[in-house]
Amino acid sequence: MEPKIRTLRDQIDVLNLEILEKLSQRAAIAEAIGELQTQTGSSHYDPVREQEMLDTLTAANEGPFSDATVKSLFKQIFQASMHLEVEQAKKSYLISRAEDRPDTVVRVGEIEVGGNGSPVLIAGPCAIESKEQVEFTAERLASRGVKLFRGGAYKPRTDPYSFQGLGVEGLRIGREACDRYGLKFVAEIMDARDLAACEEHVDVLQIGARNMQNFTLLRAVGRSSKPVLLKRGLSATIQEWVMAAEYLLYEGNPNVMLCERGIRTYEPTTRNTLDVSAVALAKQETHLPVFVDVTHSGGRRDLLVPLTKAALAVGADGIMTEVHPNPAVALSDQKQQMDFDTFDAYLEATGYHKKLTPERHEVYGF
Ligand SMILES: [Mn+2]
Repeated sequence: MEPKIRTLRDQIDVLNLEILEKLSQRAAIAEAIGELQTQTGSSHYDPVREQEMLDTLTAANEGPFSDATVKSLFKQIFQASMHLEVEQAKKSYLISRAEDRPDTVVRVGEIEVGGNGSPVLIAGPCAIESKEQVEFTAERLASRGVKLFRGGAYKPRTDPYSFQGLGVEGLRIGREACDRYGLKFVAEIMDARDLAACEEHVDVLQIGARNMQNFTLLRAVGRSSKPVLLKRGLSATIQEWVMAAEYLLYEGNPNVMLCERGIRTYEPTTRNTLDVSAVALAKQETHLPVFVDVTHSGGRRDLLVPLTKAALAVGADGIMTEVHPNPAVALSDQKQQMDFDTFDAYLEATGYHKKLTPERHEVYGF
């Protein structure tokens, strides 16, 4: 090689290292600024400040780079620093996986959800309709090894004239049946004012899709000591969903389980579209257990088995599904609840029959 070129290239190598050193120094300072911004709750992006820096740089520019080139080079540096600050801010979220936080294992009585445990199953009717319906279903589910019983006493319904749930009476019915058959009771809370009643009767407080961003409710439930099942809103992004979970953790409740339940898309053949990537991402980005509600995501009985398999394949810690003694006469979700025989076939087809261990319960009737 021409010796002159070699000398010039050596100079470039030295300059590269100097630029790198300066860039690293600059990044460290930007990180320190980012930390202060996070502490004070101010935004990491300040367009006015950015414009000032660009103006100073172009004023000082004597070439050979054009002003536009200098701007675009520095814009790259600004963005890289911003990215660092945002990544650092993310680490400070309580839901975040960063800093090697271990998987959260939520305990509901003796049942452990999350970690490396076997996936659990929550089953039960959409709504608590009567004592007989609940007793009958609870008995059957317990005999199949189900440990977590669901049933809504407060039903968020699209139509204000459709069945709204039995309220506190429904909570009492559910509690009694669960106690009789050794089940844990999962029920939705719709209103922060019902917290005391729900805490008295329920083992897991469910926050429904339509209330995912009801921040008053999130804060109230976050102050409860009961485990929470937080459903994803029908049109919520993954970010909005995990931020809702952050509210619960921030208020002091560490026992939070996420539940993907399908999102609204343009596809009319299913009630919602099950977002399996959201399950994998939620597992990756947070340390919380993640459930999949296969009943409401597809809204179709014929999809319950394949959607369950898909959910388990992407790492779901549990499945939630609806079972009713006679779905044809159910007061809600007639099309998607399983009857008892369908549920038995479902357990077999999904492999859940091998995961569940039925216990004998002395039953004295009611
Ligand atoms: Mn339902």
